[in-house]
Amino acid sequence: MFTALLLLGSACTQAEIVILDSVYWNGNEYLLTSKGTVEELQEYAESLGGNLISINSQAENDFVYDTWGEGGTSDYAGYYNTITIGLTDVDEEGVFVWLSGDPFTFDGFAEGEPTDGSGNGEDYVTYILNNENEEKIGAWNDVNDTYSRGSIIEIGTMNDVPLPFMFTSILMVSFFKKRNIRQGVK
Ligand SMILES: [Ca+2]
Ligand SMILES: [Ca+2]
Ligand SMILES: [Ca+2]
Repeated sequence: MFTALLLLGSACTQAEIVILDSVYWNGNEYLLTSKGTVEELQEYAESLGGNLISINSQAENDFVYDTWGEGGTSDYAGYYNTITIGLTDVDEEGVFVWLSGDPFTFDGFAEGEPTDGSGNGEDYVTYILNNENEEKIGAWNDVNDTYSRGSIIEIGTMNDVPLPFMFTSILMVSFFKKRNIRQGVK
């Protein structure tokens, strides 16, 4: 009886996140989830070996809308108006970082955003799938973490980082490899 009450207690305080939908795009897996706080969603994402989605390009941003926006390809198209993505400026106001550690190379904020709630503190970011103002659809908005929201989790390492960035990384890796070979370092 006591155990049952304890279990019930923990079930009430922590939302159980479930996967609603799974889609592959550009080598990575994307999962649409039930609602939770940012902390709950990211913890769940990490337990699956992923992170809350990091949107690294216009193409990846479009993929989200084409899949889960109104009229999208998924059975869950139009299911949510907004979903949590893995971007935050909780550590330093105005400096946005991806929870995945990806470089912040693509900025998808709606016009006039981020606002930081006019100074009241908005440190997490949602993707707008549906809005009365059509210009905001497919764009991002900084929000506080008061409400539980659905999210997209991204699993995989194909980050769709812009080519010049990728090219520089490859050049640097091969430079250091060559240097190490010359110096006899393994
Ligand atoms: Ca990504
Ligand atoms: Ca902020
Ligand atoms: Ca805002």
